[in-house]
Amino acid sequence: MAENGKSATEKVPAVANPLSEQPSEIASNINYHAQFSPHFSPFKFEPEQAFFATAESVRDRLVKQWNETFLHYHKVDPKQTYYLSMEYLQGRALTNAIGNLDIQNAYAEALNKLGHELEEIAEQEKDAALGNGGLGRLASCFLDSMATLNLPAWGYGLRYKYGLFKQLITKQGQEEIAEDWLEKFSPWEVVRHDIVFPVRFFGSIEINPDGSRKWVGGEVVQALAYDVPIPGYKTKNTISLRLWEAKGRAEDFNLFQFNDGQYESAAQLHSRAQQICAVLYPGDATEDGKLLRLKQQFFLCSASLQDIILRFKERRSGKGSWKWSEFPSKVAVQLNDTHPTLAIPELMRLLMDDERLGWDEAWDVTTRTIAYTNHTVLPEALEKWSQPVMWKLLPRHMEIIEEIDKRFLAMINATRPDLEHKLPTMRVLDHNPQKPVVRMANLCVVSAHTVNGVAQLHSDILKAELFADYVSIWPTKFQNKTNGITPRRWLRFCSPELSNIITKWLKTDQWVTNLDLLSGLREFADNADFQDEWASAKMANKQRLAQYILRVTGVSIDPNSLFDIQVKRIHEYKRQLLNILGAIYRYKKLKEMSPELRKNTTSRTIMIGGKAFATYTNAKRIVKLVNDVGAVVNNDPEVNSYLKVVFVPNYNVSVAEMLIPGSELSQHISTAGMEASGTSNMKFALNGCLIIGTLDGANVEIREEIGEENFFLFGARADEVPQLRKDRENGLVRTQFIIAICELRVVAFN
Ligand code: 4GP
Repeated sequence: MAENGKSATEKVPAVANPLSEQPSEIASNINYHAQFSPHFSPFKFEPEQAFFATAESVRDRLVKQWNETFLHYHKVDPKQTYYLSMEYLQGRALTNAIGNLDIQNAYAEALNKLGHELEEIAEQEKDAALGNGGLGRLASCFLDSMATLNLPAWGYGLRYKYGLFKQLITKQGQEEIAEDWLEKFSPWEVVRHDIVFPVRFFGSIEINPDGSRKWVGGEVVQALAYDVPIPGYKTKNTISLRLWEAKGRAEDFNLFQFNDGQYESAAQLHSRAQQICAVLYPGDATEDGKLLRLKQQFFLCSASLQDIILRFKERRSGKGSWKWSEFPSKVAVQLNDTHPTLAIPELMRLLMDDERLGWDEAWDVTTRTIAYTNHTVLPEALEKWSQPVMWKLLPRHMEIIEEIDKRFLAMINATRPDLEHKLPTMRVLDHNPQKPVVRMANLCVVSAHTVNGVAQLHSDILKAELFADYVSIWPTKFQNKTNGITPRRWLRFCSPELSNIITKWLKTDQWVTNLDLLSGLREFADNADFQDEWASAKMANKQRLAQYILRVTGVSIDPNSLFDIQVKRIHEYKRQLLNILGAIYRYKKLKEMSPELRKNTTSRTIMIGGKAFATYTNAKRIVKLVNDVGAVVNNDPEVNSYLKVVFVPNYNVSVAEMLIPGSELSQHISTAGMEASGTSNMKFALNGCLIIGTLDGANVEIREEIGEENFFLFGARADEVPQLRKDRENGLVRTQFIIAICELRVVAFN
């Protein structure tokens, strides 16, 4: 019998066919895992254990497709895309996996047989939050879409022990605590003990008798692969997200010192290795912090490229003789922002030093293989690495980067004397004697065969401003690829009610892979039955959201009020401050109104959520301000049935899956020209939510798609902003000042 709560079957369950879609056989498999995958004390079958057992039974069925996919591509040898990203915001995987495999109902029934509800079990899963924001979630959406589109693609990343912090809200504002997503292991990952590559740091360069070079000495850590299966929607294609973990080598553990009682120094190299994947974005205010971040970036690039090259050789060898010049027709490496830029000199090094290609051939292969996506024009996000730090950590790569810079210089001098005066900003190396740096974005632009922005406006800005000087040299290199989102996670699975209505009225569920079909709903827009069904789905989602808000904040919100939501990272340019100023203004107006007049207003619940980077003081002040304004407004009995202000704590992927389906109005009000694309705007629009937004990022294109009547246009255009900034510098308002004033006011209200 179970020690407490629900019981697993008493008799030993038979191992059922792991691929069966019969609820009774699925239930047997879940039961089997509960008893024979020994992660917990035996005979416990509480929701948590049930989640792990369920996830393992799902993984069993994924593995078959996954292996077949791998073998298929190994045989066919297509051109394969590799996405290199320091961030993946995967969120939860269970609902997504059984949804993509199209076996939700069978699993729900199986769990019922075992005394559990699928929804409750799914909520046991911790979010895999190996990312910070938009760029990381985009990477995860791409993986789902590439799998669904039957593309041969893989993601590469790092297996951080602690991903993005958990946000606690206290009287002092945001507090960060480490989020141990691996505390009870991840049922989705498979460790590949046979996939291990050495990655070197520091050391020196030896010159071989033939003049070729060799990087030697220093520290070597091992990169061990953990694979996560990524199933496509209703397809067998199951691709991989390969996450690297850093490990010390056995020979680097000093047994002699350990036996001598010098425990720390004995394990020094091992603990240094462990630091590499300890946390996402370790603080980089100190020199050590900077070095660690650079180590992380190089670790990802080196391990991934060694793996890619090995796979290329294995696949090509199966086809007889092969040449390096074929590499770019078999391998595409996409750099998700500048974080994996070191893939460029690392690929050059591997080709020249290990594979013995000459510079020209290695450069040709590298440039035809690597492509770069830019995700921001914010100067602070355009990475620059100190040259002395780079020389210390990666001496051979610095030699290569110097050579790239030298050849770029020579090319400009020889072919474009008109650009010579621009060289100080165009070069890869900035030799400023106070602070010599490597400019990673410039290295990407000079080396990649394509450079893309993530929305039309952003790509235009890249061409007109940030990378303008390069455009005349390589006019076709610069492209636009407007971001996208997976309709599976962001509509089909997060709002099953609305999805069923859409399928019913369109008489097909093909829209799940072809969103253009949604325009077929237009003809029902005035149909009263359709409207009623739509409204009741929205209401169900609002009620679910209201219960969630009550649970996590203690604030009771009215599902009949207008749900007005802004969720994204907290950043000054995203202007959560403006939103909260609007809330304060609304509060003030309500206070001034007579009770009769108030009754004519639309009740509104303003929800704001997002994490502030731990060291970003102004963003943290904004978080505090929103909470403080909420404390005042929500406790004012005179107006709190007309207005509530809620800060939604610990915003992450699964919280977004709760918020977005319940939204009616959402705010995308960044200063025009600053938001590269935005992707939550797409998720809200997909869930039938109206948008208030600036002409920024992908808002511009969304407005064209959904129609101007569904988009409340707001604020200055990107081309008007520079003048406004000048005006501000000439003595008008400053953000800091506004926050300070608001804080004073809130203190006064309290
Ligand atoms: C984000 C951009 O801020 C956002 O506009 C865009 O939608 C997203 O990338 C995906 O392209 N940038 C980052 C970052 O997350 O870290 O620079």
